[in-house]
Amino acid sequence: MTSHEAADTIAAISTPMGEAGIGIVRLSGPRAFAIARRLFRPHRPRPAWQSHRLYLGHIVDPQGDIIDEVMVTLMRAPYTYTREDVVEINCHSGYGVLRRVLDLALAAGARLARPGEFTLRAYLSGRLDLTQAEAVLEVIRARTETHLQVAAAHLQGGLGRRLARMRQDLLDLLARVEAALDFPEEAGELPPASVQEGLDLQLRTLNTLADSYEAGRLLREGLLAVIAGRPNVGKSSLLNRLLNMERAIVTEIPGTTRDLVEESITLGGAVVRFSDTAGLRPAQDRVEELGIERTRERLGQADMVLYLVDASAPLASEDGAALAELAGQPGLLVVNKLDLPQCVSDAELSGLSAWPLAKISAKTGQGIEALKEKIVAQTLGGGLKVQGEVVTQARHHEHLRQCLAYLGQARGLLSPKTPWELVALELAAAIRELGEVTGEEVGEAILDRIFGQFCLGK
Ligand SMILES: Nc1nc2c(ncn2[C@@H]2O[C@H](COP(=O)(O)OP(=O)(O)O)[C@@H](O)[C@H]2O)c(=O)[nH]1
Ligand SMILES: [Mg+2]
Repeated sequence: MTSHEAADTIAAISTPMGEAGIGIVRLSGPRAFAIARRLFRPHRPRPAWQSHRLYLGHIVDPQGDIIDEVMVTLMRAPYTYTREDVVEINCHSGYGVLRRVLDLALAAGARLARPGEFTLRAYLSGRLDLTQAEAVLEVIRARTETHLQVAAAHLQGGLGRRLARMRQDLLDLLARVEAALDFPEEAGELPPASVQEGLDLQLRTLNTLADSYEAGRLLREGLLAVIAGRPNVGKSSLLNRLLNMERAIVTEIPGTTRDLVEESITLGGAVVRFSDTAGLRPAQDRVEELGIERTRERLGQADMVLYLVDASAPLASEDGAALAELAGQPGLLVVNKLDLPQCVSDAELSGLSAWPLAKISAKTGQGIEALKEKIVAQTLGGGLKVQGEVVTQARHHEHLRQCLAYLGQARGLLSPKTPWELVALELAAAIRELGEVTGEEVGEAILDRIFGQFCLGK
């Protein structure tokens, strides 16, 4: 971002484009007030234009025609989201209105904001560190209470402060090492054991943080549970039952489902995406063949598999073959159609697979709650528990792992004849990794990638 760009005044529609009570056009930059006052005609003549107050009036075009009745807030720098002058125009929300108000702002000298540019400015002005800026998007996307709680803590800067402190500790350690290098006569004051103590402490904390990503990834991405089995065993019926809606087509004709049908629900604090698949059997035509290919691909990505069998009909050799193939993955053997006379015994089933059994009737709903509990028990160890700082972003996890590797290298170098130059190099590399997370040391390409994921107007 060049200084010229930062001096631009940017504008965007900050609410979803659609029909609703209110839609907001937002401006930020040195000319925000001037532009707003060209478009806005307050009802009360000569208002005081106090910061952070709402003013009622009309948006008018250059011909003086009224576009909408709106409430406008002027927010004076630096007490704003971007730390620049910010204006929010609360219009009625509709495609025509929002588009027209935005166009008028652009015609009056604003530039259309890029995705995430308001938040980028908040970061560049030092109002948010990079973990907080990323947390903005996380708060927006959080779908469960637990995820929102973690994202809100990130937005408050919990993770960023923790990492910044660790980085500072490592910088202090590096300064001591460099002093010993520069003034060898004082090197005796740097006993390897004291450095080792400092490193061990950091390694322990970092390890705990990095491990928290296991729960963090689930919070953020959710789980994929793939429902598989032969045609007509009731896979689509189970999906509908889990979702409480008729999402997938159910018929008595084998091979009805050919494409993946997917939908999410919340279980145990995590979002679980269920994927209903084409039944596994020798394909009867090209479409079914493609469907079965997709099923296999999805099975490869699954966090868990629900393999369904129909207990009212004999098992087939395909069941044994499929279960053997899937044995390496976490899964449940789900026995469906409990409401019909049973012709498959438990002994037969446990001979087929080591997975836990769950017995249900997708038709009557029997056993569905217990099945949900088993899904949670198997994938989330009884529910997603989060405590302390949780790393939720793959980007952060990757840098923490790198940082751990460098610190581990540094620790391995400690000995009565420690090569301090090499220790210094490892420490410097570890510090850089932490700086990439907090944004204290980060390249422009990374910033582009991070803020590029934001919606327009955020
Ligand atoms: N009696 C009974 N019928 C079921 C049950 N689940 C599914 N079915 C029936 O089995 C047939 C195939 O169901 P469907 O969900 O399309 O199976 P899929 O091919 O595995 O997706 C349909 O006629 C369903 O009504 C069940 O629990 N009990
Ligand atoms: Mg189906």
